[in-house]
Amino acid sequence: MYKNKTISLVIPCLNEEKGIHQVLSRIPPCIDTTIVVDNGSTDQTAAIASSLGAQVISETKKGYGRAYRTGFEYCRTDIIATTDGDGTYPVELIPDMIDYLLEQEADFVSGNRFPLENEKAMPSHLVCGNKVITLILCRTFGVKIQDGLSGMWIFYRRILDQLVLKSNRWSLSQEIKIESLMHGLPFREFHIPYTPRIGMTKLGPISVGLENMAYLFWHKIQWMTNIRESTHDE
Ligand SMILES: Nc1nc2c(ncn2[C@@H]2O[C@H](COP(=O)(O)OP(=O)(O)OP(=O)(O)O)[C@@H](O)[C@H]2O)c(=O)[nH]1
Ligand SMILES: [Mg+2]
Repeated sequence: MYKNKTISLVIPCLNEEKGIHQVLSRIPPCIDTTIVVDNGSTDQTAAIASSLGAQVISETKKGYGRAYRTGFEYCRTDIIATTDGDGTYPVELIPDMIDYLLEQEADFVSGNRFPLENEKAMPSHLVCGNKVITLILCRTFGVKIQDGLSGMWIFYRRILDQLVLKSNRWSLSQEIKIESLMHGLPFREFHIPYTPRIGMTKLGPISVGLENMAYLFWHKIQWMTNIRESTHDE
């Protein structure tokens, strides 16, 4: 609990045995429940998370977005915080981000990694890719945001009733921000440090970049034609 608000932390994990130990040991005491959503990791991720007191949810459907959507269903707190299991995001700053949420009377605060404090955390081609996708997001939806793909967020659980979240994949990160912004919810960004990941990357940057761009156009068509609710999971 922090400032009278209960808080869940949701962490999607796929083979993060090296990182999850460090992430869970850095969690601030204000977190009431930590939920690790695992998609069949073949390493010790689930066992380590469970031994460190996290509630481990096994999700059989694959994907970052699917993991988050399932994790959110288990949250019963006032506020939901998110982070990755690879040690890149500053979990110890969750109380500062909540202070900012309260101060700004915002519903959603998204971590903004740019400008990077540690250039080793993200190679320049990925910085460039992130910026291009964020620029397209802003132009397509007419919104202002500096880090469209950040994975550290703080938001009130109650807003989930308004957001249409359908993505099972990487695009969930954009989807949750776009949905919040397009619903006119008070949305702020908060500058955060981003540090090099623990453990090997599994990401194919070109395929993920293309997937994120394709999602933006598809989602825009859905907003324009008002078919968001009726379409199937993406
Ligand atoms: N449950 C689940 N978690 C996933 C899946 N894919 C990725 N993750 C987790 O989502 C978080 C973000 O994924 P990362 O692989 O770190 O993606 P990234 O930060 O864009 O790329 P890196 O530069 O490699 O760190 C990590 O905690 C992953 O373990 C998945 O299919 N299922
Ligand atoms: Mg990462």
